[in-house]
Amino acid sequence: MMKKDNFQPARRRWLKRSLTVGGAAAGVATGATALASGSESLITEVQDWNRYLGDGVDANPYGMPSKFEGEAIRRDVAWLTADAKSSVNFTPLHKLEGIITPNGLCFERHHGGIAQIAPEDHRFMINGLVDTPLVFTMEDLKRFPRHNRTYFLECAANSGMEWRGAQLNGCQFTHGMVHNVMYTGVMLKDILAEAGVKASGKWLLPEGADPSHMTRSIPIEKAMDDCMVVFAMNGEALRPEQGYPLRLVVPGWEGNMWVKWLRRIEIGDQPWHHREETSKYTDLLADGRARRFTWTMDIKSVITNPSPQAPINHGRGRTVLSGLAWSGHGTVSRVDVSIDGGRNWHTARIDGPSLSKSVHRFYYEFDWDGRELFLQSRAIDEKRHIQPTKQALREARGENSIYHNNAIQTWYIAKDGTAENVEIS
Ligand SMILES: Nc1nc2c(c(=O)[nH]1)N[C@H]1C(S)=C(S)[C@@H](COP(=O)(O)O)O[C@H]1N2
Ligand SMILES: [Mo]
Repeated sequence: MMKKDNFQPARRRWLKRSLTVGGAAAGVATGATALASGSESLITEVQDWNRYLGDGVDANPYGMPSKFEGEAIRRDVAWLTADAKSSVNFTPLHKLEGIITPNGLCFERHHGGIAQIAPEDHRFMINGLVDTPLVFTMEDLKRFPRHNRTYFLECAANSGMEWRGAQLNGCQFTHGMVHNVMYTGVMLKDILAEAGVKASGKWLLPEGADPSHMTRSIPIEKAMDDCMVVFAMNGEALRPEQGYPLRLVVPGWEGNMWVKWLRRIEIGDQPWHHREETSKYTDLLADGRARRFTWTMDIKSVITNPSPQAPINHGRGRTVLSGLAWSGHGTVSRVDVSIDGGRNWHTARIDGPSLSKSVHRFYYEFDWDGRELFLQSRAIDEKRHIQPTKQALREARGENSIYHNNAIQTWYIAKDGTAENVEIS
């Protein structure tokens, strides 16, 4: 769609000529105006919202964002899937701050639409290779010790359209199949202990109550490590879109294993054979071989601002670059940022909580001199995994892949501040 074939060599030549971009801007870097009397009527004169009483406390029993924030919405790409009930929409990453995704903006991926389940009618069963098969109500589950943990969930297909070249114009579409939420729930190992897993029990088959009958095989070691069965997100009950009343949380691992509307976990002695629909999360390599069991989501980052949906509109001078980084292997230890297409790298400032398997927020402040920029971010996690270039990833995996694209993203910034998804090499 947005690929610019003959555009790329010209940019490459340009890059070789100018190795430095930026420098101190004269005057007030942030663009604040010096107040000459009467020059700024919005602050010196009484406005309507200053004069008339507003709505009372009974107007919004459940509060909504300001009416001026209408752009902060999930969006889908109509041509991507045949049907909205087996589809995906995207988190508006360019509209978010900090590390937490608000509940109403978490991207949704479901294969059979959103199930509507009354919590009193919901049952959760553990069966298979256990001493005592058990059925729990929601009330039963809330009597286990509770835990609060913040984790990202990323669909393995996130950035999948970008394997062959720059495609979608906005980080919402290239990287928006990720959300980051504080979950409240119980540890799966505590529930399993109550049922008593037999020594032969090596694999888990979680199953959803939605019409997709989505199932995945999960090794018992992961279940005993940090998997959770959760009923709340960001302090309130799960949203229907995210699996209300109960979902499985599989920290750091690909999103399709996080079964929503969780109704059953069967314990077995080997992985199950899954229907094509839900088991195709396999990476096809250039030579026709497949990478299987690639469950951990690798180190990845993206600059969310500026980006195609969030251009620089303040002109030259002080510019705040911001983005997100995450790794299924643990915490992110460093993010480097380049504004000249990878010639020079600057260590970005990570601000906010640095939690394992949770997104990290980073910033890089610089003075823009009005020249063209090529923005890139490169993250490194606590296990020393470094985010690869697109070229390196293609060399390793070929171009037939859809899943697990964690490559460095490039945004081109034109002199007028507009931004575009491009590739440079
Ligand atoms: N029951 C059920 N669970 C499911 C799915 C589904 O279709 N049905 N989709 C999976 C996929 S592919 C992903 S990426 C995540 C998406 O979670 P989200 O909708 O909270 O973003 O849920 C997973 N769990
Ligand atoms: Mo997914």
